[in-house]
Amino acid sequence: PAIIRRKDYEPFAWRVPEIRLDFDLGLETTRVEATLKVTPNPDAEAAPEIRLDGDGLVLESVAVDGEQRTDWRREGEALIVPLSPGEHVLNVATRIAPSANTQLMGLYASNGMLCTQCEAEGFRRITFFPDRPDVLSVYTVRMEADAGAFPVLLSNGNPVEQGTLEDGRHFAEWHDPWPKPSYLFALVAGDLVARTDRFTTCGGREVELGVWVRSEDLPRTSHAMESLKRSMKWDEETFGREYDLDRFNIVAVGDFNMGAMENKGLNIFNTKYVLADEETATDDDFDAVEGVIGHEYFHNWSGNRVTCRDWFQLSLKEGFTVLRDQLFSQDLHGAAIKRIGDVRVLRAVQFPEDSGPFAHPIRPDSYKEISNFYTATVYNKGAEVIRMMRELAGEAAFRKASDLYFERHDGEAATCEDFVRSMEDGAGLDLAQFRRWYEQAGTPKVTVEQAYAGDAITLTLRQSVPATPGQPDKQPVPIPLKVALFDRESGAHSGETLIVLDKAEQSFTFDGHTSAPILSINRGFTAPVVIEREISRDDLVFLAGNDDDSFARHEAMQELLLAYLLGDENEDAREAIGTAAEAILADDALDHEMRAELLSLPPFAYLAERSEVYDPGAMVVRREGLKTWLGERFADRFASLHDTLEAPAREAGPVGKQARRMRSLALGYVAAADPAKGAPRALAQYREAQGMTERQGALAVLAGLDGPEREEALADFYTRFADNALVIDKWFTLQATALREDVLGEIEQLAQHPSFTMSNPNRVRALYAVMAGNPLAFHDASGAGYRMIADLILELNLKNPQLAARFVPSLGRYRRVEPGRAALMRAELERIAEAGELSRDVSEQVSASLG
Ligand code: B3K
Ligand code: ZN
Repeated sequence: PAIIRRKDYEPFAWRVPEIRLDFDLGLETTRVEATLKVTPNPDAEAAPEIRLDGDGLVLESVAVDGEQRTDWRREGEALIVPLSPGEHVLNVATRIAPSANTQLMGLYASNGMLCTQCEAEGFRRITFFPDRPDVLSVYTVRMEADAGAFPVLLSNGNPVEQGTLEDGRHFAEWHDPWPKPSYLFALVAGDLVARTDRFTTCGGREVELGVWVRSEDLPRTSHAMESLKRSMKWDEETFGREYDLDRFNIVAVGDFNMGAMENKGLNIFNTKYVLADEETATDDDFDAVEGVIGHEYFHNWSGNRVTCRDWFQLSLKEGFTVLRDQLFSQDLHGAAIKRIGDVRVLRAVQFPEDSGPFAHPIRPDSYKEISNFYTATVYNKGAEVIRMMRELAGEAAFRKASDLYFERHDGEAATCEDFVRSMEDGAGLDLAQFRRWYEQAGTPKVTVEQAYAGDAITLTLRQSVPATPGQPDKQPVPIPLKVALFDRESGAHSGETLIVLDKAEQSFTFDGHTSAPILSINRGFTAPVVIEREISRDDLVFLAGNDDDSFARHEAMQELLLAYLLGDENEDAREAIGTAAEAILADDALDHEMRAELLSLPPFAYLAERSEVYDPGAMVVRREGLKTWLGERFADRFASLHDTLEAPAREAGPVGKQARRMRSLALGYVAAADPAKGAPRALAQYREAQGMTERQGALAVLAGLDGPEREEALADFYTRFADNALVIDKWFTLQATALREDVLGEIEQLAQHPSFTMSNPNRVRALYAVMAGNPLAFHDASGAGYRMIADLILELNLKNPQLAARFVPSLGRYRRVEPGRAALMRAELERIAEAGELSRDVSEQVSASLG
């Protein structure tokens, strides 16, 4: 496939200020008539023809200015129509087959309803169009369909008209006054019901809100609606962004390739991020729903009102919007836990990407298939990069700069460079060197040396950005690090300082310390880097027990854990963990959620990432061994926490959530120390559970054990929730996560289960994405786990290329695994590479992985 390069950008020769779409909707066949008003683009070179993208369309007719035309031609999937200079009206009629659309891109069927997904290049699967984000049009959409099968007809913008037609048919027309690129187009037709509400904006606009679902799901929509209203309010208060239409609709769809989509005024969501009630959703699920609703809503400005010039600028909207949703959640529920969780995801997902064969800058330079670049790098590292600018500017100046950005670029298709310039002009920053964060891939590493002399401590910091594919040489980047120096006697520090390391090596001296202080660095995780510091075990124990920055405190504990888990087996290192855990368990000032965070072991993926080359089997043994040791050492404490913590209903607020978190963690430690005690305890928690958090927490422990308790709970869970797809996903996930000897064989069985299907992305991920993250299953020494994932990729390759490609990176990490397994992993990648017709998505990932 062809390589698309950022430097080759050229504006499109034509503008399409208006488009009208007439849909004759049906599951098997849908007819689409597109009417485009086109005018020459004064900013581009004139062209004698217009080139319209297409993908899998049946062309019926082409007319220009009312005259049928036959002088068009096809170039691959594209349609090229000769056009004389000046303004024209172009008419193109096509047919598509939604039911046959297994890629879930374009217009497709899900549970008898019709819905769309257009980002990035799905609109061309609906009609011929310049399907690129810098062509902005005002859309008018008329849908006609059978009134019985599709009583609800929705599109972007505001409703204009609706009515009944002959033969049991009806129609609806919608108009979106805001010019938008084709990727933001959406349509939904189906038998849906809505939870409705209203929101009055700060400017006095009355907005009708709707959350549309299948009728049986209506009772699980109130959290989504409340989350939406909170998002609207927060964006007004925090970023000064007001909603701009009379309607805002959210539709939940069971078959969806990702989380959700920010189509203008008509967000389409994976059911997973809409439906939640206490019985079926965990506390984390509730937070995820709120976070994703916020994220998609915030796109209305960061993405829709200001969109992207080309797909290389994806982080312009995604990085910024992830930051906005993170800040939203921090403001609502507290910054500490949220920051720890966000960094955990960054390290477990983005760091491995940044050190692997698919490493790319947050603003990539080239791609073959843009769908492959909806990555943790573009999203999460993108958010970290903007967060650093916010840190450098300060909150108030950052807000001024963000206001300037929206004001300057409203209605435009902008670039990352535009964003950085607004940050410079609005916040008074010089970001010349900072721009390297957009250019260079790889996670910078910072080493810290300390020297104490007189009353001064000197920190010598060195940075290096590792080589990544296509980028052998790197330049230093500015790295803002918030530091504090703790006095050994008083156990306190005298304030935080933000230092900026912008050279390869630099020293910072702080005086006035009568004894060598204890360094707390990268507090709040101000920079997305790996820090390697010289620090004694005792000082880490001190910070893990006392640092007043929650992130840094957590980090100190993680460093103690990493030192033991990644080093040689060392009694003293483990003892230090015990001492720190003792202090954490005894600290009454901590809430139970923070306590649980501090006592959680680093995820396997991060342990793997921090090792040069690792043996997955040995690493599991070490990690599980530490869990058992901690469970034994604090057996009474964990048992009593499990006995005494009360977890009231969700409506009682954060205290219940905190208790539930600690309670299930304690249960895990009890079971790790003594499965015979853990199993009945877990079964009791399962049976008495008031909601899904407690129930899933118990089942997660049971799933890893043997015996009748496990069987009883798993069977009960399945029957109890048999008619709820999202909960059955959990049932698959819980079993696929278990660290059991024969988990791979069990996963093979689950793949044969009548409830398993390859047609539903949530179900596929619930089993296989989880399997790919389970070291005992994926890294089974026989290689059968690798074969399973390769078979899956081949099966989904053409059916759903986007979903298929997501599984390649797990095999692509073979360079980090011990040589025996690495050879097996590589062999599976080669088998895929040689398998015949590969989708662009899979082929790009596989060739990058093979290097
Ligand atoms: N913008 C969409 C992602 C689209 C992915 C297309 N492959 C959701 C989001 O980031 O909000
Ligand atoms: Zn997004």
